[in-house]
Amino acid sequence: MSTNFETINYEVKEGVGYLTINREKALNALNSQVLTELKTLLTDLIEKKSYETKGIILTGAGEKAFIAGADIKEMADMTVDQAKEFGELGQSVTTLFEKLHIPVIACVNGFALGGGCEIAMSCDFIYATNSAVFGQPEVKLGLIPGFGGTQRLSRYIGRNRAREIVYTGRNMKAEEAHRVGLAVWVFESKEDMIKGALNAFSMMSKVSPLAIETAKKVMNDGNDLTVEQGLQCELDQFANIFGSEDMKEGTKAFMEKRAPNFTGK
Ligand code: DAK
Repeated sequence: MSTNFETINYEVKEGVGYLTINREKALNALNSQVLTELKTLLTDLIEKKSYETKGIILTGAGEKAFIAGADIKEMADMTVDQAKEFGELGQSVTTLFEKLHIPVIACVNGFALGGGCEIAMSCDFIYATNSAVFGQPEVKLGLIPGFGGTQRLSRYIGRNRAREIVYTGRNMKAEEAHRVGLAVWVFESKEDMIKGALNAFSMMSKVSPLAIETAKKVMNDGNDLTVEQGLQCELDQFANIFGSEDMKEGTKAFMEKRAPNFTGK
């Protein structure tokens, strides 16, 4: 499957979706068109809900940037109402990444600033190259993070560090992003990073897609709950999954000493 929009590209190869933000000349900045196209694609994937694609690799075109933020040129003349609409569009995209039934790995090459860092944080986890640069520089523009950065960054790296990053607008290089838990792994090159992501999906292709989907849901939902409420949510889903074919197959295959054949049912 290959779906081409104007500002993003989505292609499925050997069960992995490659989603690329395709505005290299503008360092893949997010304008309304990019966000609208992402919304259309993600909504469609959620509606179709197929497990044939194991997961998605999200990256930015070229070597220089993952996403250098929301498009400052488009934002400069926005009215308060237009800004609200733009913010809602951006937030709906980050929410759709979280609601997607399959995992998304943000593969960060170069700049992931502002909205770019926020999109990366709405993915399931982040891989980075040595040249990756993360930051929420909105205060330098007289703004605050608006696609979830004030909420998600604290959850990734803790509230104190997040405050320092947001208030100063300073950048974090790959090494720091890795040390504070924002990037899971740092790779020498973009090629190595994609290989790393493919390796993760290869491991995931051997487990139950329904179990991954359920774990994703519980882990995302739990972010907004107390530990007690989160445990209740985990308990409900843990019990539910006993009604699935995948659970029966996984446990049966273990006892029969063979590889399981999961279907996501
Ligand atoms: N928007 C538009 N164009 C951008 C851009 C951006 N964010 N970042 C880079 N570009 C464009 C540059 O303008 C330049 O275009 P031309 O001048 O050649 O036409 C081209 O990309 C190459 O960039 P540079 O020439 O600047 O490249 P350098 O290597 O010198 O510098 C840089 C790279 C990443 C350090 C620099 O480009 C830079 O500082 N970019 C801006 C980074 C930034 O501040 N990002 C955060 C944007 S604010 C909202 C919700 C969310 C948001 C806003 C509102 N609402 C709820 C309403 C989100 C806000 C943000 O993300």
